[in-house]
Amino acid sequence: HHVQLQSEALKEWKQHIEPKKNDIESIKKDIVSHTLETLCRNPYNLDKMAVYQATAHAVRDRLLEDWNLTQEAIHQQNPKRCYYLSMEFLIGRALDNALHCLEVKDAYKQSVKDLGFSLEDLLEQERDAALGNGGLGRLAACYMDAAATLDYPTWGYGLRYQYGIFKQIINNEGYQTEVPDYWLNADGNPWEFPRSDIKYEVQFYGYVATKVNEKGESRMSWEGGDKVQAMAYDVPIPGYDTKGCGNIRLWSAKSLKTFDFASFNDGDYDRSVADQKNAENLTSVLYPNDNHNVGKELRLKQEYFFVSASLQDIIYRFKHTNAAWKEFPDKVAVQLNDTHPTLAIPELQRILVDIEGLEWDDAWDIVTRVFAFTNHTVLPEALECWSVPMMEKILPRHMQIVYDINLFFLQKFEKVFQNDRGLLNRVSIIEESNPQQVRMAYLAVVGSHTVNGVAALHSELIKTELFSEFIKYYGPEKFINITNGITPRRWLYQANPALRELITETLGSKKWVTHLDELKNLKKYAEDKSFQKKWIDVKLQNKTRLADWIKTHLDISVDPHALFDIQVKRIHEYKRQFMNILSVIYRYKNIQLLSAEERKELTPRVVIFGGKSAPGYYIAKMVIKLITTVAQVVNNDDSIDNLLKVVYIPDYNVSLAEIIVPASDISQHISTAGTEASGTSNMKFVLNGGLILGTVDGANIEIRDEIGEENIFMFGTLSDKVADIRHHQKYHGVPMDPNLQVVLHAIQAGEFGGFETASVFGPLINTLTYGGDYYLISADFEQYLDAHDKVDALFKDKTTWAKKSILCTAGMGFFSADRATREYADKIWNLKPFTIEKK
Ligand code: Z57
Repeated sequence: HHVQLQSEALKEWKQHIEPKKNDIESIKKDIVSHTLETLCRNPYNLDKMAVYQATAHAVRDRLLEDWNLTQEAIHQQNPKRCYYLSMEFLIGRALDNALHCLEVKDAYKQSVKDLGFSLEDLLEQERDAALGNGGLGRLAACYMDAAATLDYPTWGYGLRYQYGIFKQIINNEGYQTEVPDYWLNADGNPWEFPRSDIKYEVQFYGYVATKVNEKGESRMSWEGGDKVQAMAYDVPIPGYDTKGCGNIRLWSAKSLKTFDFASFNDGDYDRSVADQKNAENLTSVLYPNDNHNVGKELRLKQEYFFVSASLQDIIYRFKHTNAAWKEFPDKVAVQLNDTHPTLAIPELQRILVDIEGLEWDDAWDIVTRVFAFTNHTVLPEALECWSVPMMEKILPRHMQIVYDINLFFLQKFEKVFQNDRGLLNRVSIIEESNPQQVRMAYLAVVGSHTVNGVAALHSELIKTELFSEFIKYYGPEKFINITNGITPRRWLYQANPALRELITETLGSKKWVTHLDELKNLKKYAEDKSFQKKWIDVKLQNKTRLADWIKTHLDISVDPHALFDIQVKRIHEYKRQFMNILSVIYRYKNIQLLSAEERKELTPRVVIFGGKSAPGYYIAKMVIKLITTVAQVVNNDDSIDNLLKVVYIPDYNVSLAEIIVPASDISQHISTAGTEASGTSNMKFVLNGGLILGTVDGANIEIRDEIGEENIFMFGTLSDKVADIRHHQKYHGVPMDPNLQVVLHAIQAGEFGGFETASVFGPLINTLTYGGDYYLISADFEQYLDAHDKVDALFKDKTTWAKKSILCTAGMGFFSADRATREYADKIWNLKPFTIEKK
């Protein structure tokens, strides 16, 4: 339905495109006109929110020039494109990021100042786009940044949740409570573009019938049921140092029935409105679980809604080029970010066979050359399994197709491994439980050409444990590693201006921002006294910035000269925040025992925690309660000479991370070995010159290899020992570490919050004893305390510490999202950058 303009009219349009100017006078003019016209406000009724909005509009106008250029270039060059399907994009704020990418921040700062406002104040007005839980969603955002910066023709597809991850409040009793994150509030979101012309219908329920097509062949047809409409919203993703601009297309559910007059005439007004609301519910809320699968029906519907709309859009674009179906895999790559979008596999098969009339095998060949799958966890409780009866009800045709995919797969498998029913059962996509379950990870493996893990160790564990039986059939080549990466734009350039300036000045150029390996040239300054002094000063500035935040928001005074020890991430048993707080209690009790003379030798510490628990995760919530209770006691104990402070930063999110990450001396990444697939905050902290206290797990291992083992504190049981220890403890009990025993007694004796509170911690303490200490807290405790002692000792030696800190940053080139995205493009997508003007 798009109108084809005649060349004369087209010329008119092009002639009237006026490039935006970035001098201060032009910027001010734009901010003023957006205030008056876009917002209908005047200089007499302004507030910071209005001026933020006007500024955001002025910046987005500039971004859109690049967005339009990019779309035009891709359309004309018609390269192979890649689509990154993710149920989560944890983007954070957009304005500061766009100002940096467009390299107009200074001009805007001055413009806004002339107009009577402070840019830093305005940046604080923006709500985070928090459409993700943690690492997986933030990774997707970092990869979109890298793809835009590298000019890859890559789009993200996701859902436009009206409620992002909940806002965490720590109540007066020290418990987490949740408040909905209605981020699309009345002020409107200047960073999205509603595309009312891009809508698709998505079907649910119904039944399967047989039909004869035009060629006289018999085909299955999915009939009846409900239909919901998907409408597109585009979020521009600025690239750095390019005129290219990326895009994330988010789907929002709309009811197809505008109004049910029948019910209205019956006086059933509320029901007719309810139907509409029901459809819109689909994209109303992000499921708040990280690394945990709950199996809710609405979640399955979200997943299918997402996949169906995205594939319709991808296919519409493909058909526009008039290419034949067999060329689809040469024109389209689809990356599945975890199993959440795996229904795309049976959905494309259904479209090709039922609707397009292809033969099964031809269709399956196309499907398996298009999709690739990233696995992000080996934790059993996180693996998606959908009950067959539920899937049959909501997606009857897909259920049949999954059965067929499984049948053909098992038939081929059996040819290779005959007479092994046990083996066939173990690799079956259908688990023979009651009710039966669809194992989504297996479906993703079978329907993809490549499967990747997210760090070297994790990718090994995938091959030896999670998918070991599949290797026997496919061989090992299908399973590869692509170690995660982070964008240096947000996580250094933007979040750490002091360090950005020092690095740029020292290296003599900004090349490192897009070629992070350049940081290795800092190594030669690691022992340079004057450079060390500047380096230490930058860290102190960042610690002071965080200390000020803590004073303002939590009214806790912390000394920026103390050792800042930080653990911020989702609260999960496998991440062992529990072990951390237990060691804090140990430290506290130790200080109490020391004489004034002995205390002079101690390194004052500020232990900082942050992170959300899933709302229904009872043990994780108890860990938060323990941390906040310990904080209360420690921070109000005047007898310990401020040698220890404990801070719980509520509502940890991307914007807070930008303040917290640059401020660490030590950050903790202490998962039980083999449980954290990669971790990405570890990379952010080290990039900003923070040392790590970590286990031999996930990307910690590769960070050690890159920066040198003398620059990282590592401890704990190795992953290949974990299973044996667990097995042993299950039958022989847990050998309790003596220091840990003392700590547990102190809790049980009511030293933290009195006896009543102590009883609350009973179930938490029981996780260390009954049926074994699954996460090996006791087994690792001694080594953990030893590692802390080494940290304390080294922190006194400022010169050595500074040297190590410099070598940390200098060694982080490998962990750029640019490197990771290039690896995806080269090893999986077979994707080349398109051509666009450089800045
Ligand atoms: C999530 O945030 C991750 C894995 C999951 O399966 C789900 Br669901 C959510 C995380 C891993 O726990 C991290 O170790 C990893 O760094 C991150 O995904 C990105 O790969």
